[in-house]
Amino acid sequence: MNDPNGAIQYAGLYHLFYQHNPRGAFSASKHWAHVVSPDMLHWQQYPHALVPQPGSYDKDGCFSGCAVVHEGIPTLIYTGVDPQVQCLATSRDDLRTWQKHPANPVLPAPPPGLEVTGFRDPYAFRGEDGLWRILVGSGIRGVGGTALLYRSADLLHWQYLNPLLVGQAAETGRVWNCPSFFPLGGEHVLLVSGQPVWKPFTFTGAFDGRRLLPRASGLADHGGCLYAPQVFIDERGRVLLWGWLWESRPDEDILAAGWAGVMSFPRLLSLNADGTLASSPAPEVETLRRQSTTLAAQSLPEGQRVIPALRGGCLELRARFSPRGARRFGLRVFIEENGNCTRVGYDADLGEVFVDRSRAGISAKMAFGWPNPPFHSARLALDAGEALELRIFLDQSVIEVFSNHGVVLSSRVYPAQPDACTVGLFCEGGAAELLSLQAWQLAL
Ligand code: DQQ
Repeated sequence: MNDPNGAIQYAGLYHLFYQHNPRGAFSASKHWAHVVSPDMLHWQQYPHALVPQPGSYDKDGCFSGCAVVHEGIPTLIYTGVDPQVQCLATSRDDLRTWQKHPANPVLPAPPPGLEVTGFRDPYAFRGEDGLWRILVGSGIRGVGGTALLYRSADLLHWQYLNPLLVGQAAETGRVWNCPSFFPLGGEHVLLVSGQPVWKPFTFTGAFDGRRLLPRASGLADHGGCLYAPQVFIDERGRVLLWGWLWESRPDEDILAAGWAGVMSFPRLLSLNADGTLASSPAPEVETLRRQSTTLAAQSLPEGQRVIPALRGGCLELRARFSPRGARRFGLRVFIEENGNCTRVGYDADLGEVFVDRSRAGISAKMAFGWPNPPFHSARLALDAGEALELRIFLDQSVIEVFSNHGVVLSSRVYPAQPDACTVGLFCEGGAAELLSLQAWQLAL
């Protein structure tokens, strides 16, 4: 699987679609798979919602898109390839089965006169006039990625307005994939995935109805393993995000495993005062907690140690540290018998929270290299007296790290026997203080 698509809550149930190749763990023949859940954790698989139709406008794949309800009719808006065209499918049986619209492709070409580097991944929202707006991920040749803004009353006839925002190719990529655009904290946020930078960029600012005037930019995830996230607003008005966590192992290992790609936990979004996006796990995730382990507050001398009581491949860890005079400190996770582990910590000299996979337990070789370096970090300035907070979720090969101000890093590692792995602490260049540590085994 790859991108999440069509995230929507309908009649109380969460529907998530995603890019899926039923032929195997390689990128080809994109279908829309479909799962349904009451709580975003326990899923029931529905039949494929969209299947490429030989000889037609989506013969080479049903690429990413969104779900809306238009005049009471659940509707998917997606990209048929090749060439890239925008298409509709509707459901008459509560989202169980989908029929492609006879008017497809409803948007058969990019705007005339614009030299674009891509034309895919439609994302719809309502304008202030009540009409639909649709953003299509794109790029302007020689300039950079963009999201093209259209208006439509019926999803069938679309009027091109203008690019919502245009990026610089050297910074955010030549083409923007999978735009999401949503109100948050009194402003608007555009989320795009930039190719070939392979990062989920955010832009926050004022939306004047035609263009976004950004005052801040950032990343939706700093871990280097989350791409093509999609944001939706649920029936309670919560702004939620799912992202595709891609693999960090070589193709031959993926083929041997027989599967590739997982979805992140659902994340609740808010805005920091500086306009950057803050992510926290959706509160539903806490229902997965089982046995708990607590460690008393203690001084952390230089060195490293294992917490023998803390073992498992499926854990939530919640720790608070005071840096004191230490230069680097934090948790070691997925510690194997040979001492290999992944370090999740804070570098007080640099003011960065980091995930270090350079000595990660690895079932085979890791596919390190660009765009998959072993080390990822995010700027995080702690105020005087502010504790470092780390909330870490481990799930076999997945690490999701939530820190202060909603900074998040998602990563993948491949310990040989994750359930046999332990957790530990490390501290370098002085002593830090562990203020609290609580851990839970997680289970569905
Ligand atoms: N993946 C889809 C495209 C999108 C890309 C195809 C992003 O629609 O642009 O699976 O990962």
